[in-house]
Amino acid sequence: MHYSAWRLFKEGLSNHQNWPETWPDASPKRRYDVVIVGGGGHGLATAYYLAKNHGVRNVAVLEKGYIGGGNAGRNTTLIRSNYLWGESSKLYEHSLKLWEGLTQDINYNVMFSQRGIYSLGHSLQEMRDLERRVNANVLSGVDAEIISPADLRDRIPYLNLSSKARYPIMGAAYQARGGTARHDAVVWGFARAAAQYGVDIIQGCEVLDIEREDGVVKGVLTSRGEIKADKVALVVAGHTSVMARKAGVRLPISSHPLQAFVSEPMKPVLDTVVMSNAVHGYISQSDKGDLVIGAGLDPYNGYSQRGSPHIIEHAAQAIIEMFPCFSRVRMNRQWGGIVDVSPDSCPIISKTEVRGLYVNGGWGTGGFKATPGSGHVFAHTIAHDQLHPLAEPFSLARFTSGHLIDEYGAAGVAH
Ligand code: FAD
Ligand code: PYC
Repeated sequence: MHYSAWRLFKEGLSNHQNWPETWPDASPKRRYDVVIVGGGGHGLATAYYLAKNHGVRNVAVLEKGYIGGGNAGRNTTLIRSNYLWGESSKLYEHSLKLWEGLTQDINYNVMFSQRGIYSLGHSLQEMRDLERRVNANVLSGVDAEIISPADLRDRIPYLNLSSKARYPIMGAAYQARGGTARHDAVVWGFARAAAQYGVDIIQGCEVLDIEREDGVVKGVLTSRGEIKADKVALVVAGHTSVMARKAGVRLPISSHPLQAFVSEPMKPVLDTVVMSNAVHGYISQSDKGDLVIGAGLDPYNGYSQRGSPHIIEHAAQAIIEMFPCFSRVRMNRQWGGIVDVSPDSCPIISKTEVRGLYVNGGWGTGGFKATPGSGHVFAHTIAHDQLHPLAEPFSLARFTSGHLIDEYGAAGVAH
């Protein structure tokens, strides 16, 4: 649509009246080929790739609140693929490659910025673990390198490299292709692109139950009535185990709050991302200037989108230890999301014992980076009723076979 400067000005003052909808606000139909429960990034990406790559277009995404009101709009947007084991680094690298072309693919600027990510090491053992991961990454074709303290001093001038720090910095693992994206733009972009293929995006529609007959899924009962479906896909992040239980499927997932906060906007001062598991905090600066700071996982289980004050206080201490010059910056907002953590800190992408019921969850503290890759392989899995090869190691079968893929060390957030 063409906008004149005058029209832009007038509509900017119109309190959103007459603004064209980015995607139509659909009402539920009685029946779909595929119902996706959860309108976060992963659910919307799944719908988009189902429609685009597999021609499955009679699809609804059901969201109980608003698009992006869950973790998709609450995360700190770090994107990287430097996981330890080949199974995971291949999956996350697949996703990173999709990020690299996403803005063009969905024709929506997701503000993907490959500003690099440093994971700091504060002890000899931590440096050995980082070196091991870097070596594994290089063998899997993922860009990774070790950076010395002297190079860190040049690259991140405000980082506290004093040997007198409580946890002195001994080096870092670095992924240059890692970075950030604008989380809201990701959900809006996927929603619009999916809707353009005919997918119904239905907000304010809570799934209350999953209907089954003789072990086969038949549809869902929602706050807006019954909807029949041949296939139902659960992509509900913090509520994965709760939702699966409604279909009699028990998942090894626990839900925890994870918190973050942002400062007042400032002039550019940090042009990369710095993470430290030892001190439990990580930081980047958004394009509008806020410092974006994340904490370690709240240890208790919970379903409220906030967390305990001592965790956030601890993260603030960690950031000030790494960047003493930020000690007088004022903080603007704090929030929490509910993340679903699996026993090996890896996702579950799987068929279930109920025919036609699929589950995608357990991304824990690290699923934003996987948004396009997860949607891509999950759409394949649903369309073919067969796991995508990259998803195979992540099926529920691993919890009975014992083939766990331990990624706690690469999780990026202290657990
Ligand atoms: P969500 O956006 O949570 O989508 C699930 C949706 O399901 C929600 O919108 C919810 O309302 C809906 N839903 C739930 N129940 C129902 C129901 N019954 N009926 C209908 N709808 C329902 N990951 C990274 O890779 N990098 C990061 O830097 C990062 N930082 C994070 C920081 C914080 C503070 C948090 C909380 C998470 C962070 N994550 C990060 C993790 C990442 O946000 C999640 O793993 C990922 O967003 C989960 O996928 P999603 O976007 O689809 O989830
Ligand atoms: O997975 O890289 C990550 C991450 C950083 C902050 C939260 N998750």
